[in-house]
Amino acid sequence: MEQRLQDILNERFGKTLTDASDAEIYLALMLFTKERVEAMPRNTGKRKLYYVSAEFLIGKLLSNHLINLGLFDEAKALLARYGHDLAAIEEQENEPSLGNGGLGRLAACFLDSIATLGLYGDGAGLNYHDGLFYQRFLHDQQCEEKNPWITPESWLTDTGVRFTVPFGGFSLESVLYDIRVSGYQSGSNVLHLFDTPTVDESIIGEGISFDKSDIARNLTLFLYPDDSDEAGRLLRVYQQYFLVSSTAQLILKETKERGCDVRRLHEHVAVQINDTHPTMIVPELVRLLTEQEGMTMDDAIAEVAKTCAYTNHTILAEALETWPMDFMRRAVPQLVPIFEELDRRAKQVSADPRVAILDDQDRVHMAHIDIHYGYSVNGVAALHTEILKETELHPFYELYPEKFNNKTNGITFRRWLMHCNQPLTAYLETLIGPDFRKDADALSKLLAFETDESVLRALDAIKQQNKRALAAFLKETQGVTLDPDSIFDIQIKRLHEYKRQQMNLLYAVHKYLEIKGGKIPARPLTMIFGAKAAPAYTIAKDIIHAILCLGRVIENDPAVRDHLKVVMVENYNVTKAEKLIPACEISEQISLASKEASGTGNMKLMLNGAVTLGTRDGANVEIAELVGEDNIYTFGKSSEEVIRLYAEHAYCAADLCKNDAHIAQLVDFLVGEEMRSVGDAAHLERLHHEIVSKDWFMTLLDLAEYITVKERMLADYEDRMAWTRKALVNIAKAGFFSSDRTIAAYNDEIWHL
Ligand code: 26Q
Repeated sequence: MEQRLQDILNERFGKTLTDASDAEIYLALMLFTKERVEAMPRNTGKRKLYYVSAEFLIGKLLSNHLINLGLFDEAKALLARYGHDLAAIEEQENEPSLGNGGLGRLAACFLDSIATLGLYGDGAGLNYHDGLFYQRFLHDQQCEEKNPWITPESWLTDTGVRFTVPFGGFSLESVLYDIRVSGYQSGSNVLHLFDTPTVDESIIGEGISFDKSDIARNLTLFLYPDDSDEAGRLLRVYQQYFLVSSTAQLILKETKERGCDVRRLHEHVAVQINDTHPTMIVPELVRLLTEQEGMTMDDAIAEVAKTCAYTNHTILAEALETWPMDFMRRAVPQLVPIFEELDRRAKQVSADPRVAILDDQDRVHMAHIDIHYGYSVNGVAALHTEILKETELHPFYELYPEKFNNKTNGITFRRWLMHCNQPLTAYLETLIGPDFRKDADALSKLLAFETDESVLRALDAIKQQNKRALAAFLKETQGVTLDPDSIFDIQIKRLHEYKRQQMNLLYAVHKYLEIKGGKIPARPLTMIFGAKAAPAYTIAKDIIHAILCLGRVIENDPAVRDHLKVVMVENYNVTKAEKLIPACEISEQISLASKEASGTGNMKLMLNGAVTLGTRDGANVEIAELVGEDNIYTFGKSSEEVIRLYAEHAYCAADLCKNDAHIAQLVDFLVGEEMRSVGDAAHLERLHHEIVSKDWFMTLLDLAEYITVKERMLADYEDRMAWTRKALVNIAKAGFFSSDRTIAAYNDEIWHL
């Protein structure tokens, strides 16, 4: 390694490891690592998986590859010998922001596990030049800025492969870039990212504004442009078709190159459709097989239906994609007869309008295509899959019970333990040996130390060390001072009303008022938030504003600020998650029961020794089963109860305010004097009005119990040994949530690679 790095530095910059800058060393290390990853054996097999997704939130790749190659420690030691810090070199890498949140990060964890298990499977996505926006706080409000991440030399490699993607009235060239995916001590696969050569970053105006109608120049500029207006939604259809047409062409090309008969596609290929965003791959494959491969419509549809499988990630009605046929006629007229044919056949299978592909308003229901013309439909946590079967997709479950299955999500322990929490990883190895690095279930050996006080003290010391590291990071990046002796209570995830950051905010108000009233807590509390709001999601942005304002109110108040702190991390992303998660003590997983399909942050936080404060929603249910009720704090109405409240229109936020003076006091604080003195009255009033008059996600329903349980949790924290024992059990039981387990199940039960 040393010689090769010296050679690259010399060739490129005429420098050596002694005098090169961090940026130069990063480039040399990146090029070296890329060479090594390219030399890894490629996974192969009879049937090949294509994991098709509009998002791959891969995070920085340098250390990920070094760990997988087994070169991380060597690189770290080598750099140290020359007076450099690998962590500082890692800072030089831009984070590719090719995802919004959970769904995109899951796709990245899955690629890691697919490669690690030696499975033959590639990812296919889009190469958004500016990805998801960069979030900046200005006047305590979220502002969106462009977020370019591609540098002249990067992990991307131009493959030279080109396709033509036809749209109504014009066509675009599709350029294929590859990023290698390394497995941990294993083979490698590829993430294919398609791009348009005509894309033009100079059309970006103020913030992230751009001409949404200029498809050739904007197609791969941003991830999911604002879908609040028609032009934005239409662009989304263009993006989706560009992704799937390119992917379908790649699949047929590669299948032929492997010497296989594309007329028997399902024997050679499995396509996993990550939510409905790539659904048009179904009609596109049918189109290519009939028009270019000479198959009959019957045969093509039958073949595609044995090739494609679909994962559902949401039960929020507003996130289920339906597109007007008018969009399709404009953007992808060649698919229109296929949509109509698929609809005609589906209506022969069932006349129930709830399972139709085209509805009476001439809209296409994307999920319905996947379910009729896919061989597997899976939810992402046990509760989620049950809700799909019993309510949301019930008519489909009656039609095709054999297609439905659950695959509880998972996370890669390489990134979310071994890389992000090196002190904990090293200590675990001294206790239980190295097996857990390859076999996550081996973490359960830790249970043998449950009552060993010296182990508990050491775990506590590691948490303390990680808290100090986070404090130093936030000092440097945001100028805020955290008290490492306070309790670190963290909620990090996209901003959405159903995730109920506003409920956590109301808890902060409660604590503030208690302290003002003279009730000083036994120990200071630090509440940390990290969240981006969709640019057009007004109430989500108002919640961010309210959190930032409350933080300021507290900071300005000498009677409170030593006991309570509310901090919002700017531009929360994968890199920041890697710093926040090891430092967390209380993991906030407080979505309205039935609304969070799974959650994966909950898994990352437990793995790093945080204790969950959560509702019985998504994978929290499975976490609770694994750790037992002594090691998790649950509260709130059950999913059944919530589903009943919706069905009967029986929830009324105004009544809750009227009947509970404390709740009313907390909510009204949002528009009180203190908040108005620092914030924007109109925005605060809009949020207040939303909560008292609508509160669609029932914040006030669970607020009282949330406060009670959180208070109990803070009191329990004071028994340091008992608390750390809970942390230990959480770490020990986290093995189930390895994405290696999830992917092994996808392969055994769906892909059969
Ligand atoms: C749909 C239509 C128009 C514009 C945008 C969208 C859109 C974009 C992104 C709809 C959904 C998403 C992302 C969904 C997502 O991240 N879901 C999360 O998936 C995780 C992985 O399965 C789960 O753990 C989370 O519970 C789920 O919220």
